[in-house]
Amino acid sequence: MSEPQITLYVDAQFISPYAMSAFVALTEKKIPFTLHTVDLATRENRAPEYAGQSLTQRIPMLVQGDLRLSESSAIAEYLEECFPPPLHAALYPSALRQRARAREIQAWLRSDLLPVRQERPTEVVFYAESKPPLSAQAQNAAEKLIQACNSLLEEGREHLFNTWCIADTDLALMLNRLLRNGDPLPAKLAHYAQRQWQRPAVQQWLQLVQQARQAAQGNNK
Ligand SMILES: N[C@@H](CCC(=O)N[C@@H](CS)C(=O)NCC(=O)O)C(=O)O
Repeated sequence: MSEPQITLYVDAQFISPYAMSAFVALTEKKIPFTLHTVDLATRENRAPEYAGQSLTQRIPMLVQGDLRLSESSAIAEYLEECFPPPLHAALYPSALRQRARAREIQAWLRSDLLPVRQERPTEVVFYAESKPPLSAQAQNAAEKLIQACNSLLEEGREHLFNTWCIADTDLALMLNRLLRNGDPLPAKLAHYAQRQWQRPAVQQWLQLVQQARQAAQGNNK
């Protein structure tokens, strides 16, 4: 029996790192899906139509039949089980311990490093906005990120593990918060983040960012 159609709800500005992660996961799996936007600026996510469907009242949300699933890492894990490799591309490493590590990295990036996330918002990554120097607190968090990445990533390695996994996209997003603002990063981490950004699924998201920006600028004229 074929699975019901999938819809992914993302932010209308296309600047949510979590929406991007879910979009990349679906795109990598090559599963057809419909994209719906929710305007967070007008709090459309709190309006009854969306809020009534979403447990968290946040984006991203994946809809498949009567399933409504929020939380980007839960979405990736669900997709991996629903559309498993080798028929579909893998989102996680096949080796148990590497898979655990990938999930650890995803959870860490979503729960820690808040000062970096606040002082280097994704407008820096997606809109090339430039922000003032990091506070001491954010500097500390950036150092912690760099230390972790230095131990995770071997010199010249393109991915965290043997092949790409969804944690690579999440980690590259976090590193790009610093890189795109001109904050210092060791060369191997800068190369890693730049290479990850070339991935076709990420490039597809960047095109959506551009289209949304152009549409918004057109509306402001
Ligand atoms: N841990 C969640 C975070 C989702 C999240 O923070 N979404 C934000 C956009 S980046 C949102 O919907 N904010 C609207 C709100 O909280 O009202 C995930 O990984 O999906």
